[in-house]
Amino acid sequence: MRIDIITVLPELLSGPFDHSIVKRAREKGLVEIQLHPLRDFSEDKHRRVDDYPFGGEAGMVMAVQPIENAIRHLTSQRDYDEIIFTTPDAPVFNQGAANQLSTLQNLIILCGHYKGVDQRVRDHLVTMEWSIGDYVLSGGELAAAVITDSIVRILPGAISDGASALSDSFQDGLLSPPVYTRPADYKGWKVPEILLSGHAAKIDDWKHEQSLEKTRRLRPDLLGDSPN
Ligand code: 6GU
Repeated sequence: MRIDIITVLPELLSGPFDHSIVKRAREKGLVEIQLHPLRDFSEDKHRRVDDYPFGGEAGMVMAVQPIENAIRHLTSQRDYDEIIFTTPDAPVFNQGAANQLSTLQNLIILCGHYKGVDQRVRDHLVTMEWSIGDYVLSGGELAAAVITDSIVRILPGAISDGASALSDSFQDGLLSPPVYTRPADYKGWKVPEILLSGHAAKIDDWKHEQSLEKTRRLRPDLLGDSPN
């Protein structure tokens, strides 16, 4: 898989992909992640990528020209499955979207900035838009990092324990059950007896029950119930 990220702040995205599972996935050749500074594609003599909004509101707007040049530059080299735009005014990203995107070959992620992007970019250049939650970030870079991480960690071979990604929270629509490690008794704080019992089937039942209880308590919306 290949992920090309178009951004005004490439410095912000050099760190997140250089650690842990994503770093190892890159080293194994499971994914290539390339950063493309949007300013490099500006035809403006000051390398500007934003301009004042028509209609006179506050804030600046990302202009079409640098973005179109950046996207054309990439799409002239290969076909892309999706061109994703990160912005708070979009559907909220979730595990299902990560799973689907992880099956694709080539992705572009365009990081939103300022007051937003000229709507013509969204109408004519982008194929998919995601927010990562109902709060506002300074820019789309952290959202692009979140989306990329969630996709890459589930690529086949990225996690050594093959079952591990499938038992994540949300993969079955539920939160994960609690986990414990040694010692079985830490200063009187005890690990639940059932986990020490060796009864695999009973342990699975217990984990599922814990998942359900936790989801009901913390995220009833995932069960189709309203909170409280
Ligand atoms: Cl994708 N971008 C920004 N700027 N803020 C956000 C977001 C994206 N998702 C949630 N908040």
